[in-house]
Amino acid sequence: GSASRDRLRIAIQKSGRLAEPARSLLAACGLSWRESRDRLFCYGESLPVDLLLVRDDDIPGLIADGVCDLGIVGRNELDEQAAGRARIGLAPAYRELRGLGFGQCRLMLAVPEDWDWQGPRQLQGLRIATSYPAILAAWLERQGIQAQVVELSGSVEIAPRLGTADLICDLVSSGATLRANQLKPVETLLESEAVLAGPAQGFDDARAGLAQMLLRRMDGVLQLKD
Ligand code: PRT
Ligand code: ZN
Repeated sequence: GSASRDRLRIAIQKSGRLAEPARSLLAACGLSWRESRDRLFCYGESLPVDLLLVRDDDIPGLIADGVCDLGIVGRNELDEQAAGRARIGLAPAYRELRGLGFGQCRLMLAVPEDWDWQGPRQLQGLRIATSYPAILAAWLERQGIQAQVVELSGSVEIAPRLGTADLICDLVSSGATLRANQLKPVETLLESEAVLAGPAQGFDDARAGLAQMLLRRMDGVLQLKD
């Protein structure tokens, strides 16, 4: 749980695909900040809403631990860590509040181009390289398939050529990376985009009103974008 606070703290990606669009969205909601020397913490000026600039992987945990109140993160990352928590018996600690309409991509299975894809049954006994082991394991379980999940933190797409896996499960947006590695997408496990995440339980202090106001403004901004 988190101690009572009268300022709202939002975690966003420091650098990377979601960093700029997340900041723009919050700025469009009327927030402005005074930047600190180390550029990790931005003090809210127009409203008592501060930013913490972090790696995207850290955002779900920061919300779970109550260090941050809200976060902007890919649904892929949020769901992976939620599935990971569930596997070790932890209660859900955060939830998705809004889809934000940027950072769209799909978590997909991709196989060597020359495979004749006939459906998930074909995966029985194979090795699948991924950075999303918990989502993949849960999907395989639902399909009733036993396959070996090979966890890799990066360069997943070269695993089939290296012989460390038979196929991969990775994020795809344009598909260019798959094509460059002679792979083709065959199955979608998750439709992802950037989301606003918050704690499973709401706030019981001044943060409740701040979060409500921010959500209302965000809904206005997102509607304008459609
Ligand atoms: O440093 P930090 O840990 O914060 O950043 P990161 O390197 O882990 O994340 P980053 O910035 O690469 O991605 C942040 C989020 O952007 C992801 O969690 C997704 O929610 C979202 N996103 C959207 C993507 C993509 N599109 C995407 N295409 N994340 C990764 N990719 C990869 C993809 O896996 C492929 O390898 O980009 C490559 C190019 O994709 P193609 O299909 O266009 O070739
Ligand atoms: Zn990351």
